[in-house]
Amino acid sequence: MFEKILIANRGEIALRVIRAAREMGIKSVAVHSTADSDAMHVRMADEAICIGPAPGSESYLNVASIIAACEVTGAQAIHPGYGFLSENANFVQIVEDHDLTFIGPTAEHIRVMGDKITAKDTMKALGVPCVPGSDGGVPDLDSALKIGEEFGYPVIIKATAGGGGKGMKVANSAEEMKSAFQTARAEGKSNFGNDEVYIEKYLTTPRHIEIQVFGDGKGNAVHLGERDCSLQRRHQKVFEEAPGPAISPEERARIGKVCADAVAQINYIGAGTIEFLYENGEFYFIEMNTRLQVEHPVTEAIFGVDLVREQIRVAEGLPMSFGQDDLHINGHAIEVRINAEKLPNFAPCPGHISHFHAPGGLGVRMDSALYDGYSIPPYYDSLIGKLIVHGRDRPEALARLNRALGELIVDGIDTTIPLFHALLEAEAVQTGDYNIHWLEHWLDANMAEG
Ligand code: MV4
Repeated sequence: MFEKILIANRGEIALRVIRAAREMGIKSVAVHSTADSDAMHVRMADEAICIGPAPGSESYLNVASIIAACEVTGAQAIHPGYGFLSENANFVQIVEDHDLTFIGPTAEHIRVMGDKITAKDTMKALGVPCVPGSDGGVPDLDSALKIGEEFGYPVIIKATAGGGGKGMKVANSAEEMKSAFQTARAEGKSNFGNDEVYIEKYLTTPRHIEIQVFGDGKGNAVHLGERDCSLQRRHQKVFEEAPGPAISPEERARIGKVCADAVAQINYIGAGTIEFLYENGEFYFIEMNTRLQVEHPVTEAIFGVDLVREQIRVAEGLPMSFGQDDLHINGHAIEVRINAEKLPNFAPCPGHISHFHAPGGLGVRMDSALYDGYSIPPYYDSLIGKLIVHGRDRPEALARLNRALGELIVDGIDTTIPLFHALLEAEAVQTGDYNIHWLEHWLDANMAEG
């Protein structure tokens, strides 16, 4: 059993892990940059150690410092949270080489899923339905044009190393292929040092549906249903919910089993998310994330589980504390991401918090590292809190979200809170009838500057 674990992260996710560890009787070590000496995770952990200067590249991504912090404090395992080193296969290898435990998947699973072509090949072979398209990489423009003819336009060219929408270009016709193909390649090369691309049929109005999976590394795995994360702006999720308003119990059971069986076959360990586009009643695999995700609390709410506790258990070699037959959905949950950003342009807006008040009451969870008098440093991402509400059904969750947003006070900076008050008024949010493009169109229509 672990006596002490180190959390290689900051903000609300560091608190999330400290809390799970404490409930398990495990001591926690926070690491922090010089800009985060006064951060909540430093205060809440049992111990804290400074690992470098303010920029993430010199602190939360500083592998040598993080390994040294384990040696100095006697931490036996590292929880990476999300972002930073959470999907860095080389880091996992180094952790293991130092006889430490990475609380997450193996380096090999991270590597396979980090390359989208190998991820797709792997998932296809495991029986997961994928978007029709090229069989692996597309080496040149001539091959790309043949794929365009074969599958019909529009198609999308994707960098195999891509992420965050970078290295992704749509071609609506053969005429557009040349520039789309070259741009996707160039963006792959410049952003990720890899110019390999693949091509898929472009789905015009899908939802983003992701299946939560969890494995014990010994061939046992479960699914915990889906989250609908279609409400995104520039590839940043804004509002997530579970269960998905468009997914029937039968569809959930079917795709969930496909996903659980797939990860069981590869002895996957820990939390994973299999992302799909969902259109006209069909699921199409796009990517797998080998980490705990920001929006995991909506799944925790409806299934009544603690995913971080389970991550720690399986990393210790223990079995999961539930099987598929123990998992039943109770009600509906919604998460909204509170960012330190100024509307209408979502400009980052760090600064001093003169007053913070978290909402409470039945079915309300606020995951945030804010406190009265805290100054948000400008070096990291703008997520300052997640408000998660849980109700017996979707209308109750929406009403509870409205109520909880009304209680939430974040004074001193601009935040995305007003966006959610406005979004709750929108018909498509009330009915759940939206797709991946709905939010951007709504923002254009409702948040135009001036
Ligand atoms: C697609 C697609 C349509 N068709 N693939 C965007 C990020 C990357 N993870 C995958 N993405 C997409 N892949 C095919 N074949 C549309 C998107 C997409 C998208 C996906 C999920 C959520 C928001 C999105 C916004 C724009 C485009």
